Formats: sequence, C-alpha cells, structure tokens
Amino acid sequence: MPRALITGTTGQDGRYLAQLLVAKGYDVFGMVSGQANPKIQMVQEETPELEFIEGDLQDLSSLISVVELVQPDEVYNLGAISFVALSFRQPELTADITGLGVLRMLEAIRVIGGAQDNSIRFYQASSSEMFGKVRATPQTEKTPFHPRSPYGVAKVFGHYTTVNYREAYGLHASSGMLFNHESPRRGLEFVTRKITNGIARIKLGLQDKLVLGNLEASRDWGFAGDYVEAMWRMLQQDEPDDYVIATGETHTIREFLSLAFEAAGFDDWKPYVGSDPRFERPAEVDVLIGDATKARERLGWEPKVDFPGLVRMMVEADIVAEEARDNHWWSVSRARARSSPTTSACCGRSTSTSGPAPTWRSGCTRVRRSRSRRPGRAASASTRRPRCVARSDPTRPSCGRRATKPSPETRCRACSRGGRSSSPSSTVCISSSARCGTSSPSSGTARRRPPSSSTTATRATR
Ligand code: F7E
Repeated sequence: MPRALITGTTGQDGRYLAQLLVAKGYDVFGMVSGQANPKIQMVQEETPELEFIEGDLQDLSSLISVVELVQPDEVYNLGAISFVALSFRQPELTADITGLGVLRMLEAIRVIGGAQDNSIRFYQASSSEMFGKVRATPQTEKTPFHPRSPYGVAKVFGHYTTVNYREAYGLHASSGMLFNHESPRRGLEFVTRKITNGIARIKLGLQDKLVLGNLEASRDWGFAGDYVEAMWRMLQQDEPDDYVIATGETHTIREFLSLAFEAAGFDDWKPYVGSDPRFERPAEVDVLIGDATKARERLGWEPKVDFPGLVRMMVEADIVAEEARDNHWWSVSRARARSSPTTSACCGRSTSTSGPAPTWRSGCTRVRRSRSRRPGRAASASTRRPRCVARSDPTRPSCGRRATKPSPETRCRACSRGGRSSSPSSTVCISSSARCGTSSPSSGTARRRPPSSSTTATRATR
C-alpha cells in the first residue's frame, strides 16, 4: 500500500486530498501542528482512515521525525498561512511557514530519503498569487512572477526552492501553480465562502448585509475537489515538473455575487451588499486567468465543475448547513428549557415549557433576550442561558451574572452559593436553583445583595 503524508490536512484541500488518496488505496497520514486543532475531530469523522501525526512546518526536527516515522512514498505540502489578507498583518510568520516551511520539508525529505536516489515524491502547493501584477495573460508556467503580498512572495520562495531541490538533488519534486479553488469546505474568510455563507444567513433572516472590499477583482475560480486530482496526477508522472492548474475563465466578485444571490432566489444582490475599506488590501491582484494546457496535455487533467456549478454548489451547501445549525440551536434551547422548568434564571422564576417554543413566565422582568433573531422569534426568550438582570428591579437585587447552567444542581457562579443554606438567616441560593441574592422561598428570609460594579444588567445574554 503506498503511503502519503499531507501537511495542511485540516484545510480545504487537505480534506479533499485525504479522501481521494484513501479512495485510491493509500495509507494516509495527516500532519497537524499545535496542541488542540479544533478541526481534527471533524476531519477524523469525515475520513476515519486518516491517521494524524504531530509536526510543525516551523520546526525542522519535527519534520525529520515525521518523515522518518511515516516513511512516505509521497509528500503533499499544503500547509501554509493561506489567507492573503492575513499575510499583510503577519508577514514574518507567513514567510516562515508558507516560505521556509517548504525548505524545511524538503530538507527533511533529503535527510531521511537520502541525497541520491531519493524515492520520496514531493508536491508543493504553489499559487497563482505568484503572478500577482501579471506580466502576461493568460498566465502559463512560463509567465514571470510579480507577487503582490507577503503570501505571494513566500510562495515564490517555496516554488523556487522546490525547483532547486529537483535540480540539485534530483528529487521528484513538482509544483502545482493552482489558481483559486473553492468549495463548501472553503474557510469563511475567503471571499467566495464569505459570500455564499452570508447569502444563506441573509436568506434565513440571520444577517442583514454582506460587507466586502474590492468588488472589481477578477479570479479564475475552480472546484477544489477537481484540483486535488491534479496534485495526485503530478506525482504519478515519470518526471517531476511545474503545472498551472486553472479553468481558463475569469470572473469578477460582482459576477460571483450576482450568480450566488440568484442561486439563492434573490433578484438583485445590490441592496444586500455593503463595502468597507477594511477588506481591501495594501496591494491588490487585479485579474488572474490561467492557461492549463500543459496539465491537460501531460496529466490528462481538466476541471469538471464549471463556474455556475461551483457557485450553486456552495450556495446550496451553505443554505443547508445554516438551516441545520439554526434548527439544532433551537432544539437545544428547547430541550434545555424543558429539562429545567423552574431553574434556569438567576431570579429563580420559572419558565413555561408547555408550548413548543418556551417563553418566560409572564411577569418575569429579569431576563433579557440576547438578540432578536428573526421576525416571529424575537419574543421567545429562553433560547440562551439567561442573565439575571435584577439591577433593573430595585426590590430584588441580584448579582447580575449568568447562572452557570440551568440544571437542578446548578450553583450561581457569581455568588458561589448553592445547595441548602445552613442558617435560616443566611442567603438564598438554594438547591434546585441558580439564584443569587434573592430570597429562598422556603426560608422566607430575604437578604439583599447589592449589585456589584461588574453587573451587566442590560447586556444581552450570549
Ligand atoms: O480574495 C477580494 C480580494 O481572499 C479574492 C487563497 O486561496 O487564492 C486565494 O487567495 C479576491 C481578492 O482569495 C473581500 O481583495 C473583496 O482580490 O478569496 P480571497 P485570494 O486572495 O485570491 C490563491 C490562489 C491562494 O493561493 C490563496 O491562498 O476577493 N475581496 N472583498 C475580498 N476577499 C476577502 N477575503 N474578503 C472580502 O471581504
């Protein structure tokens, strides 16, 4: 069974590639860095065959250990700071991971696989951002680079390092100059997913507007699932090489917006889109369009999903995902309210659980809704952990903080009281409720607790 090592496994491309390689019968190892990558569990559920291994592109010795342990036939270096806008804010980190990380991985391969007859094949995720302020249109493997961001500069370094290891050590090291490639798995910070997710939320009444930067930029957008196939094909060639991977079409952000809103059933996108210079970049890449003739001829690769198909796929997936998240949120809220009918508020007043959507018992003025979600739902109050807002009711002072949990055992985190009060004259937070500063119904003794300065009586609950 061939063995593959992927860096950047929990990113969009890593996830598609891992599934592709597993389907092709590989043993697949995904390198992850850091202590608690929150995406690991989700990726593991998605591809149970994938084995995670710790390593860091900033740490050569860890890469040597990983390559030694995995003994891969193929290494796919997808790990990077990949968000161009972030690279302007963290240029050194970007140079270190996105640029030097390539050098470190190639060194690890050279050290473990040997400087001669090294059998480990290497794929470097190069990028159309290397072309930046383009010198020719469309861009091919021969188009000179002119990067416009620290990210682009780092990718140029990684690209030429790959070429150099190929030439200097005879490594089977290939570089895929991938133009923008998107999918429902794309991070929300990238413009396509920001748009499709925003549209889904607007459609569901969860968001009013989508705020973007430069709408005139034009990109050659393909489907990430198609592009990982090209990566694999590069490493199956007898000779390593560099390839442009692109659709050969370019579209502006405006065009993307128009198609995406249309796919969600809106006639006009303009009322829903605002602009903010915060989302503009110090130096922009205006237009990219790739010529993938070489990949088509040598790799037999071509994209399967076209631009309208990609936009539709992303919009539909986001609508389904946002609907599911919203429904889940509501059912959890209802379940919580049902499971603790009398205990979920600091003030100790009960919630009504009889109806399908719980509401606070009438007369209770002590709980505020966090925010109005959508028409018709705003009045349903018990959907989030409530906050005691007794400061607004001078007769019933309270700590004003959130109860820890609406369960019978709950203590008020703020006043730390809970359980039965030992002294009849003492307070108040009795078992089965999360109260603070209000009188126990059983003792009949009210003790007033002045609201602390940190009380956020009017702040919405979260
Ligand atoms: O921006 C404009 C923005 O962040 C696309 C990465 O995968 O592809 C990607 O880089 C365009 C730019 O991707 C917003 O100014 C307008 O012109 O989705 P993006 P990118 O910078 O093209 C290449 C090939 C890579 O290698 C990268 O790793 O959209 N834009 N308004 C905006 N972009 C963002 N993110 N957010 C906006 O609100």
